[in-house]
Amino acid sequence: MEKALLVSIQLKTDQGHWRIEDISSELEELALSASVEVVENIICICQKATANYFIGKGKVEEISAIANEEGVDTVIFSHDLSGTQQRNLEEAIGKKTIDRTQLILDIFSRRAKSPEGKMQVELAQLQYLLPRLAGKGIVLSNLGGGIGTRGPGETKLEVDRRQVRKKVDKLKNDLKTLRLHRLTMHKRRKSNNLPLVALVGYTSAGKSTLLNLLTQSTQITSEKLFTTLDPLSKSLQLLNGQNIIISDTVGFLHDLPHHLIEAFKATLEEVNEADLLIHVLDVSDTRLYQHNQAVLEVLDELGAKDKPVLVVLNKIDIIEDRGWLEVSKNDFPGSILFSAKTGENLRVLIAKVEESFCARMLNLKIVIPHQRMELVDFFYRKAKVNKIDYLQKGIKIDLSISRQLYDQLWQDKDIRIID
Ligand SMILES: Nc1nc2c(ncn2[C@@H]2O[C@H](COP(=O)(O)OP(=O)(O)OP(=O)(O)O)[C@@H](O)[C@H]2O)c(=O)[nH]1
Ligand SMILES: [Mg+2]
Repeated sequence: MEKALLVSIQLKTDQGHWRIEDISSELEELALSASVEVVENIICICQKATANYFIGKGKVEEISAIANEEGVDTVIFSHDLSGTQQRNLEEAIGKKTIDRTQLILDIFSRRAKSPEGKMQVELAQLQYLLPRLAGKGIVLSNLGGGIGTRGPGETKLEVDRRQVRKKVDKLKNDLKTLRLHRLTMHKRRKSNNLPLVALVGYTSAGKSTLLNLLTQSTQITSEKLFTTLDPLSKSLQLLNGQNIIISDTVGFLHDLPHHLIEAFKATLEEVNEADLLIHVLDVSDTRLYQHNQAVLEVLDELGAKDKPVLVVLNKIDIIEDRGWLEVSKNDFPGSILFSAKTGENLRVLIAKVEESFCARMLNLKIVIPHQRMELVDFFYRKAKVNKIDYLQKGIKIDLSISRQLYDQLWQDKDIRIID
């Protein structure tokens, strides 16, 4: 197992609301998710970043001494380094040195399974590398392989600048083709008129566990970060008979590398297409509010911040302090205290989802001729049938339907709207 020394930095100039303890604990979780053994986590508070080493020369010497004494393979910085800073640090410390973005990209490259996922990760990795390649392009690290140097599927990343450019163009093109294919699938689904719910949230909040609970799926879940990279959509029938599609999506993180969001935009289209977002928050995490903020920022970047959102405060089974739960619930109006593990409040969650669609449904009374019986079945599948009367003059149905379905149906001459 690769041994790593972590360097968690807080700059006095940082505007963020992340405390140094939170920065360092998250860096540790990321390192563990990349299957690295963390030897030590050094805290470093600096006035501002320096051009040569990011941190002060004295601190570099201290890090070098510890790294060599402990026999670590890699030093991981919590902030992004420029190509120069990275090279200088490697030289001064004598160990492979990577930054948080490379660590995250490494985790993604391990997890990517689908061809699209692999392409997206590789594109993000190469775009990260490009401005950092000096001259014709140097090897990523002069000091061996391991984290920060591999592409998806354990292949070595390209390092020649010209090759990298060519590969970037090719990946962009291939992804565009896949995106078109995905858009046609979306269109087909839209014409099917089923409402789409997307599960969003910080990585490890419990999105996949919730999807499994709701749809009896077997999506992989784990305490490691970024377990899910590929979106998975499942259909689900609510208690009122309404069918919906529910999608699991890739988890978010604060300061998510920009290239990664860009590369994953196609995958995250589920979020933009959704009629409702279920925002899963881990209420047992002390960084709850920071996680919420980070998710809102990513949603904003995706252009999805104005979507209707239902906040689910997950993992209440591990919280003993009911007072804390009440405070959190009050801080997130309309939220639900929930456990995807025990299923506590599952009915409340489903009722809220139903309610959210009902509020945007139209109530209609219609009459259809007896020979259009198939419409009854259709309404049971696609809408909410409140009452049905088989009369001599036809079948009278009292139903709630979505706006889209209404737009599609009013042209059917056999359907007579009576109220
Ligand atoms: N105690 C408890 N653990 C939970 C609950 N929900 C999820 N977990 C655990 O939290 C960890 C993360 O859950 P996932 O469902 O993989 O989280 P995710 O949001 O899909 O994470 P990513 O795919 O990484 O974005 C797993 O170890 C789950 O078993 C819960 O309600 N209670
Ligand atoms: Mg997941």
